[in-house]
Amino acid sequence: MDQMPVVPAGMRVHLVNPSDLSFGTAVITPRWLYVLAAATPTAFGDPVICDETLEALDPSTMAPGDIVGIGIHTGNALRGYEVGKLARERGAWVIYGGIHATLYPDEAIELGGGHAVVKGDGDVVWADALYDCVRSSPLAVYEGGRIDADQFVPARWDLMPQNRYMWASVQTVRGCAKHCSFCSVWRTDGQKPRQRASDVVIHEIVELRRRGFRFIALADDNFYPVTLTDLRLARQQGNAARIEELENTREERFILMQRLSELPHDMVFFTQITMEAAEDTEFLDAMQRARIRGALVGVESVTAEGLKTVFKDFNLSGDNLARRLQTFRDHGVHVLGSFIFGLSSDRPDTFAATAEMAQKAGVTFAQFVMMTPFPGTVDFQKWEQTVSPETVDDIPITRYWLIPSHRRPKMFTPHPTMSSDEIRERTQGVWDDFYSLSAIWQRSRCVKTMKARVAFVLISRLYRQMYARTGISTDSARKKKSNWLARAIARPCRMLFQAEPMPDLKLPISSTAAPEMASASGRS
Ligand code: B12
Ligand code: SF4
Repeated sequence: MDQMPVVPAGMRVHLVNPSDLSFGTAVITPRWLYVLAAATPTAFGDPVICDETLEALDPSTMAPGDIVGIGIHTGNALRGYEVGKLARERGAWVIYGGIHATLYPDEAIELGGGHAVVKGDGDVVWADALYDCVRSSPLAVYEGGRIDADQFVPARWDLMPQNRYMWASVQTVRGCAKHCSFCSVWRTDGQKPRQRASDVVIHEIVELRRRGFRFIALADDNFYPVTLTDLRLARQQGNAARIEELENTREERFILMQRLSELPHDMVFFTQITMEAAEDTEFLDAMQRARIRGALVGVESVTAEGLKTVFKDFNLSGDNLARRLQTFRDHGVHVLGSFIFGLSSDRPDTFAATAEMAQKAGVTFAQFVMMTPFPGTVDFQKWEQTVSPETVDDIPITRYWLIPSHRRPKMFTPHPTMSSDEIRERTQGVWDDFYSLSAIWQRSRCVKTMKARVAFVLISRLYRQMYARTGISTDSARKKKSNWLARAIARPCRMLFQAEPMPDLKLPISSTAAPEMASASGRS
């Protein structure tokens, strides 16, 4: 193995999470910043972390010879490229990573001033890229690949700024076995769930609670990686190896949930899960005991045709859908329903039907997103092949993220019967109705005290305002007001989430006694 070069004194590593808008306060920690900080060898010292959703980058902090790591998804790629060019002008080494750079490494190098791109998981390969910069010979591309769960690096929460985030984020599983047409996760992160051992997850969560975080987002693609149907099918096929694998994965979920239930009782968790979990009430009850109080459920469409278009026919529609979503709530798990508008099967009455379903199914929060072809998805691939070679300011719309946001079209996939404006206006209408003060106040009955109801109203409004800025509205006055409101609500909201630090909190005793866990949970 090559000798590691000596890191020059004064050479610093910067990690930048790009954003055009900075609110001073943010909802969820961008986990990659703290994971890459932990993956940075100690010889480089502590990285300088800049999350632009809090504050814009001060370029003067970057000196010649420093190394600047920039993480981009499609939505913030353009700002990321600006940051990269600034860093390069200042003589720094520029390395990109994240989902968008993984899919478009050449773009990050050509348009973002990148010296190198890390594709896939950065946990292991980041150190190689850093040492190569010290040698002044970084490779153009590092293949981070899909590492095993036991190689995931726990985050460096000691580097997180104080009193800035409402929720911290801890990942428990990566990858998803499904294959929805609008989602890139199964293609980039793989269909085999990579599940972290409960010990490492609990260690991170305990550290966060010691620091005063009681709300934790489980940054998982799908918290329910093994369904009862998967098990049934494997048993029918008599596939012993598969049965064992599925049962172990499922058992580990229960162990994790049991351990979460042993943490301080003021802790609250939130995750993302498929609707199929509703058929598994044993799982839902374990979630309730673990205080996983909320879950984002991708409902996508309320019609069977809509579900078929997005390859999600494992979801239900109609009354069965309402019952499934209600089951979550009956078992103490609040649903953030995620709906997509603009599918080819949507018609003008789909909007009202969706709003009605959200109401009927008793979802606590909802998001209504317009169909966007994200790179790496089946939908994008089809769209890229069929769309006419339209450009905006000489930029093909198949690279829409490079078009400045005020010039960017709001919808890309032509609809057979509705115009983009009609879809946008109707979508906006559903948001406005669902988040009207009277509707929020009614939903706030799901919490008990008056203080909690007020908190519920504030959080609902914040959620709505933050989404309004993501581009549904083209009306700039409305956007301005929305940003102002989001900023005003964000601070009091954060105070509501804050807890007294518990510096002496011990790991739950059973965290060191894994084999006993299943029996302790009373499960067979
Ligand atoms: C949790 C999550 C959320 C949370 C929290 C977001 C947050 N503040 O962290 C919530 C629910 C709020 C959310 C919202 C959205 N999300 Co989201 N989210 C995720 C999810 C499930 C996990 C992200 C995570 O924290 N992972 C853990 C960290 C450690 O992994 P990582 O970020 O991938 O970083 C690793 C590597 O990528 C790499 N890396 C990353 N950055 C860098 C930088 C450098 C320099 C290097 C070397 C390496 C490197 O190394 C890291 C460690 O291995 C991902 C799916 C996924 N599997 O990535 C989707 C995902 C990122 N989200 C996605 C989308 C589309 C959205 C929304 C637009 C959804 C919507 N319709 O509104 C919004 C946009 C929010 C925003 N403006 O940022 C897409 C992005 C697709 C794309 N091409 O950009 C993803 C990939 C899911 C999908 N369906 O395809 N999201
Ligand atoms: S949308 Fe959800 S269920 Fe579908 S592939 Fe992506 S992560 Fe899996």
